[in-house]
Amino acid sequence: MQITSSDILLVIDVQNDFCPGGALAVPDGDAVIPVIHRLAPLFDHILLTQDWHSPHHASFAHAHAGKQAFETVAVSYGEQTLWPDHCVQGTRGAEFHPDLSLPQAELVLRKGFRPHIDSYSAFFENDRTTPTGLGGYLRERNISRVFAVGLAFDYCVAYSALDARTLGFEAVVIRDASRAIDLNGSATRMEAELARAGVPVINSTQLLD
Ligand code: VGL
Ligand code: ZN
Repeated sequence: MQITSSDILLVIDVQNDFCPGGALAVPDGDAVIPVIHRLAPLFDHILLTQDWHSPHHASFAHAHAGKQAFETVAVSYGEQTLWPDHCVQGTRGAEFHPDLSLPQAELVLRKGFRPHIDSYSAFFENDRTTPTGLGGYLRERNISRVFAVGLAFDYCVAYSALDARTLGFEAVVIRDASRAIDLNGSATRMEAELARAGVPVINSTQLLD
């Protein structure tokens, strides 16, 4: 697989709260960082996303009386998983992991900042219809293929790759540059959805060798 100037590396949510010790720690989450650092020099374009929630965000369990984290609730746009408070705007947990060093990144896209709607994908909020603007940004800059890495494989990474396909971009997920939360089989389920959508899940060695 040859990387060209119409490819972009989409680095999803490599933030303290998704790394060991964080509020919604993804097992081994910080292990993605060295892999991302090895991949970065291959790309002319890099974009970072940052989960960026208001303090009483509707995706937080504490905002729903009687509900615990990792339960689900019915909301206007369907079913929403409830999470521990994480990536609250302006907090240390919302900062990028201190080891992540990608000063060449062209854009930091914040998402999940609207109090009443969650946003896993970098392209659409969880109603799957409200755009973040990223599709237009990439199109205007002649990007045609997105390589998704970061946290978490089975939520923000997979949804971003699936929505990229929906918008007509090619999308690839780099498995070893990502780690999963794996809630109730979500990792296996998302692998199947990616396959169905025509999103290859590759290993970084396929690009680096
Ligand atoms: C994420 C759950 C809640 C993610 C963000 O980055 O995958 N997952 N917020
Ligand atoms: Zn979140």
